[in-house]
Amino acid sequence: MKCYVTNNSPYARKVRIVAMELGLYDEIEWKTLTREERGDLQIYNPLGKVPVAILDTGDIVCDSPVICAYVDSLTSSRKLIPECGSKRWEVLTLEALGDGLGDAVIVISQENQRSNELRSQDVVDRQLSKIKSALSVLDKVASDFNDPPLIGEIGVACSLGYMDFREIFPEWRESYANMASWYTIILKRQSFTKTAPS
Ligand SMILES: N[C@@H](CCC(=O)N[C@@H](CS)C(=O)NCC(=O)O)C(=O)O
Repeated sequence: MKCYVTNNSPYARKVRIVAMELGLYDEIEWKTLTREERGDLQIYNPLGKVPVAILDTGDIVCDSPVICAYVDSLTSSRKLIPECGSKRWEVLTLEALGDGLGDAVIVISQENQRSNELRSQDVVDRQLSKIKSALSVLDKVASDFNDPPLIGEIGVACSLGYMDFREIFPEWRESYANMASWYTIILKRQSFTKTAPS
């Protein structure tokens, strides 16, 4: 399997962490693209987004939740996505919330890169309010997070990593203390230290 990623994408990081946590990292051929090269991906993913995986069969798998589910299906020694029951939906919903947090961060980051005349404070405020609303829900359940983490916790932490990397809402730890303590601990995992955005 080949997987196209960029260095700092939170979604690509999620796939890399999943592969590391499952001990499959070295079985995957990682192709790190620059921002400019990402456009070439449209031959595999019409949306031109990373991550994209090309399976050994030649089949194409796009979108980080789908790629993570595929990687998780390759081993039964440890599962990051429960195979059935309410726990499965709980974990996948947490992953979706984490990815949504990442989407909001990306919109703000793109808005911040626009010139002052084109930048919309309204767009930034709306996305920031989504981030705060997600963090406030997460802060109430952080003490119940799975340890070792499952895909939900991994997704949330990757988006927080991208939020810090882009210096968006840098003071978040002051308002969400449970999340801040949990995040400090998950960041110590080798899969996180080895994939930190730079
Ligand atoms: N839902 C997708 C989101 C992927 C995504 O937005 N990737 C960004 C990088 S962080 C990208 O490639 N953006 C390029 C573009 O939008 O043209 C996933 O989870 O994989």
